[in-house]
Amino acid sequence: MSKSEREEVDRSVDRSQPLEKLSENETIKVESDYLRGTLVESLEDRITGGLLGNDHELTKFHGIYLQDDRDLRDERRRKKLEPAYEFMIRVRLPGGVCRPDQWLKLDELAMTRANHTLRLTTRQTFQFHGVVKRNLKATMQGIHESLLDTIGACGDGNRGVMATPLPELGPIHRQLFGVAKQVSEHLLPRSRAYHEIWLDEEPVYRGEKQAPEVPGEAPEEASGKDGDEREPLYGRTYLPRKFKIGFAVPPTNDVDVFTQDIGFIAIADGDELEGFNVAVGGGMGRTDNEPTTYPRLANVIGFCPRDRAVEVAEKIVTVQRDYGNRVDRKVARMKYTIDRLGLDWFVGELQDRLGWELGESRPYHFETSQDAFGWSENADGTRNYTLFVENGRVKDTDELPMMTGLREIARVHPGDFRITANQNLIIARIPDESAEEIAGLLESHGIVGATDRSHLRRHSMACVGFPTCGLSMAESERYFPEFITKVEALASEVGLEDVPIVMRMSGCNNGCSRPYVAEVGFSGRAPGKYNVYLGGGFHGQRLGKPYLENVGETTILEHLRPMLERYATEREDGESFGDFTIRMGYTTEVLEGREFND
Ligand code: SRM
Ligand code: SF4
Repeated sequence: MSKSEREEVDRSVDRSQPLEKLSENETIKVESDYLRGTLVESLEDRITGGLLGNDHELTKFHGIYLQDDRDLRDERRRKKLEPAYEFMIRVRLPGGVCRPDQWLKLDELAMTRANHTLRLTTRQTFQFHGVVKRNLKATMQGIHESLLDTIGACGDGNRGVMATPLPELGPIHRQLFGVAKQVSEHLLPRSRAYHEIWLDEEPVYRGEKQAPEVPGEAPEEASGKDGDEREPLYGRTYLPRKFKIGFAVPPTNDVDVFTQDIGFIAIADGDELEGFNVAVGGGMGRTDNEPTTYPRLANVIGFCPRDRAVEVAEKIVTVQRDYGNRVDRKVARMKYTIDRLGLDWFVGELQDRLGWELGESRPYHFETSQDAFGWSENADGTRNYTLFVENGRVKDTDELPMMTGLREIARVHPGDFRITANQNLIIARIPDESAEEIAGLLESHGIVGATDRSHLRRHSMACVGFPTCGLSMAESERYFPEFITKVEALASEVGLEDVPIVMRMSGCNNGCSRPYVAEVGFSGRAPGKYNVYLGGGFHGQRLGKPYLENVGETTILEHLRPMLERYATEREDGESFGDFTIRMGYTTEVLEGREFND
């Protein structure tokens, strides 16, 4: 598309939406004094266990969500008590890598300040659940002591940057991880609010309320009077919506690179990371009964050399900053910006901002989106153990004291830990001299046994859902293991002893477990009721399609049984379940997001 054609499209976009039309969140951001709001007052307030005014929106930018224990909600209401408020804290952990001393500190915080569990997320980080207000600041300071932070882990900005964590990749991983970290740092908010509120840093400048910024305008150069308070990239209104970036190394698409706002696909020559194919416009979130919303897979738009990835990420972010919808948050993600303005327009605008053109995309090939469990070896002779953490919840139970086991391991492990995008964990780079001791600890704490589960279970993933998630419509993490047990039984009845099918459950339409790219996906509609999606690609290359709506377990299993029976006898060599369901006509192939609801 030529520049003048692009300008034509550009003019057709209303970039000066009047303030009264903008979503409430835009005003909240503008009036927040760069993410401060009344958070200091909220934390001091003893009357509520929650927060004052709109502070719950601002804490997200600091990596914190206000939640309440939904198991207690009705009872508290009946007793005319306020909800049982508590907080979720999400750590910023680019690429999911942390050191054993950091693991130990986070473990200590979980045991003393949170609900005695660590939650490994689908974006390779830790979440604390059940932190009450009086423990909030101490937990944040504890995270800081471990040299980690939670800045921008949530909110309308760039979120946790994902990267294939495989230690076996050696030099490629080192280079990839370096770029992922740089991108994460580069796209952080610059406001010092986080440091002032949580770390007691002296305020640099408490600014006056500024006039609302018109979306579409370049952010102001300096907004604080002394020039220290700046958001040179984001401006006062940050992004229209959350923004996500992931780096994948073919043939492993563990980070589901096509579900990211920006997906970087590594192109390597031997041990040298040359650069990336750049994909834009992925996203899972959708809203039930709103056909204008849909999941979408990212489009590969070209190649960029490794040392220009940060620049490319920044410029893509600025296009979304300036053109994303700030009126309706339901259609504010970059995937909708691209579909509204056109991919050609988007690429042209990006290249204009870059001042150079992306190269032609290079050949690549994905085979799996899954983790390889158990022991593996690295070129330098160190070893890794990938363990299965069912739905990412690290905790102690009588049968499986995983929290204790990993603590013991962290005390003796000289390598590092890596969280995978499938909510699992890699104990990485174990030197020879520690291997026996760590293997013993894995065995004695039942972790080896817990990892040695069916393919079906190890390919499953569920989001958090009840009782902490405020948006959950149906059980997810607490129910999915039981559901998988039933599918395992069904599969073995029909002669599919150990079949790798990617099944994912989310407790609502938001799709935090990326169910819309699963071979069989579920999203919660009401307690015990789910939508079912069918036909996603085995390695995240294709969206599924709605198959059943608002149905319970019995109906779901009734539908799955004949499909599994036929899959057992009629599948072609190497045919994945998703491909099979399309070939047999159970569902049709979705070629692009806009077809999802057809
Ligand atoms: Fe998510 C909102 C949990 C990955 C799409 N997500 C939420 C909240 C914060 C609920 C809320 O807004 O009040 C959930 C907190 C639950 C809790 O109690 O912990 C929540 N999301 C999660 C996690 C913890 C699920 C998990 O089981 O691991 C994941 C944390 C990731 C991280 O470390 O940053 C998580 N969320 C995702 C993903 C997957 C991904 O990013 O790869 C998606 C789909 C991809 C995407 O963004 O399109 C996702 N979460 C959403 C959405 C829908 C966004 C949209 O475009 O419509 C929401 C709701 C929203 O933003 O309005 C949401
Ligand atoms: Fe909550 Fe829905 Fe995300 Fe599950 S998918 S964690 S229920 S927002």
